[in-house]
Parts: sequence; structure tokens; C-alpha cells
Amino acid sequence: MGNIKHVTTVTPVEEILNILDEDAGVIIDDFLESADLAQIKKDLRPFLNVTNNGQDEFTGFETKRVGALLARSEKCQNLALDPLINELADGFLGPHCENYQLHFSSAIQIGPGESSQILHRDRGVWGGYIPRKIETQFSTVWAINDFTKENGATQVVPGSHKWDKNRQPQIEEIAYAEMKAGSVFIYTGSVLHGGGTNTTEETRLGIFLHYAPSWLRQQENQYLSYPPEVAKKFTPELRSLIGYSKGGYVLGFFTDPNDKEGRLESVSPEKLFGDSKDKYATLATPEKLVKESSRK
Ligand SMILES: O=C(O)CCC(=O)C(=O)O
Ligand SMILES: [Fe+2]
Repeated sequence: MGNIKHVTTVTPVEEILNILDEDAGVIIDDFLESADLAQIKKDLRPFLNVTNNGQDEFTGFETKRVGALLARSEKCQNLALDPLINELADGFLGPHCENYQLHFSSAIQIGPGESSQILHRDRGVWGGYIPRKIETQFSTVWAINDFTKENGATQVVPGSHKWDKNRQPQIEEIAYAEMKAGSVFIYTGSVLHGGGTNTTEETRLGIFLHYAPSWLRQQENQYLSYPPEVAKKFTPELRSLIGYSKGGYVLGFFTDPNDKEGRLESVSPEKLFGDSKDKYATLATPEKLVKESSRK
């Protein structure tokens, strides 16, 4: 069976990033306290209870998915903003972008009797796979209960982010993200993976929070999941992470169509919330931008 390396919350960031480069998957053990897990379950239970199973093989006929997690669980906000995770996301995505953003949030509950999800590469959302130099997705899967091979632990093929497109894994190359509740599995956009088969009587619950460079379309539309009236209750840091910020000097600016005073004309979305912070306003000028781009 393929093998996923395990590290701890005190393993140096560089070491974890090196494992990700090599294997495209790693587990950080014992991250969350049991009180956090109980609270997350409590927060999400009402939504999971009323959500239907998936409608096709990919989403799983015995699998429930609940999104907009930041609006539904304060603990999930903490997960999205966790300093170690963000240090890793920054180390991983940072070389390819000025800013990264939250790309996707989903509680995925695999129920009894679910069969394996097809192995896939998440980066398929941006078009087919060809081995590329830039990895554009940093994904976290927080185990809310124990993940076991029997209850549907995520299958992953370590190292498959470097494979030719048509190479298929042998059974023994497939690993399972088996981990204790409170641990987090990190994987990246080009690695083959998929939900596992659940042969038990229990459900498997994971919180999926994915990050991507701010120059890419987000999988879960963050502006509709958290429209301004929801986002105004978030901290500026969280709003910025979901995309109410600029991703570069002129990337993602905002104009208020009702503004008759020129107050919110071509500004950073942060201004919508009365926060005038815009690091690009001082860091970049049109002249500098032209100079920078002509250098490339
Ligand atoms: O549930 C899982 O373990 C994996 C789900 C997944 O990879 C997906 O839906 O893209
Ligand atoms: Fe996936």
C-alpha cells in the first residue's frame, strides 16, 4: 500500500513543504482538541441533517456536502485562518502569486454503503491535467472523526502529481489518509485522490478547506456564499482571505455602481467595509507596474 508521511504541529515548515513537493500529501497529527471537534459537529449537524446525498457518482450517492462553512461555523473560520496552515499555504503557493485566497469550503460526510469516488486531480476544475510546473492548489482535509480505510478515508496516490497524464496507479500505490480525529491531511492540486469506500455503519466527516492563488477563479463562489451582508460580520483578515481584497495592484478592484460621489470608484473591496487598508495603493504606481511588466 502507498504510504503517507505523518508529521506533527512542531515539525519545521520547510520539512513539511519538502514532503509536499515529493509526495503531494502529508498528515499533521493531533491538531485539534476534542472540544473543537464537538463544536464543529454541533455547528454543522443541522445543515448536514437537511442536506441531500450527491446526485451522481462523483459527488456520491451516499455522500453529503455542505458549503459556506465560514458562515456556518466560527470554528471553521479558525481552521481557515490557522497560522501554521497559512504559513504552509504561503510557502507552497507564495512563489506563484502575490496573494492566495480561499478556494473552496465543504464538509464532506461519507455515509455507510458509499463506494469509492473515482480517482481524480482537483486541478481539473481549471482544465485538464498536464504535468505543469506550477501547483495551484493547497488543500486541507480536517478529520472530524477518525478516518479509517474502512469508513472512507481519502484515497491518495503519493507522487502521482509528477506522473504522465495516462499513467494509472497499481492497487499497491494507493494510500489511505488514515488519521485520528483532529488531524489534518494536506494534499495538492495535481495528486490523484478520491473519497474512499465506506463499509462501516458510521459516517466519515471531513472539513475540506482549499487555497489557491488569487489570480484563479475560486471553485466555491465566495462572493455569493458570503455576500457583503454576511462578510461584514467577519474579521478583516477572514474577508481578505475569501477575496474581499486585491490580489495585485489592479487585480480585483471594485466599483460601487450606485456611488455618485466617486467614493468607491476603482478601489480595493476592503473599502466596502470601511477598511481602507490596501497595500498596493502605496506599494505600486502605474509607472512601477509598467516597469515591472516590461522586465518579464
Ligand atoms: O471525500 C473525500 O475524501 C475526497 C473528496 C474529493 O476529493 C472531492 O470531492 O473532490
Ligand atoms: Fe477531490
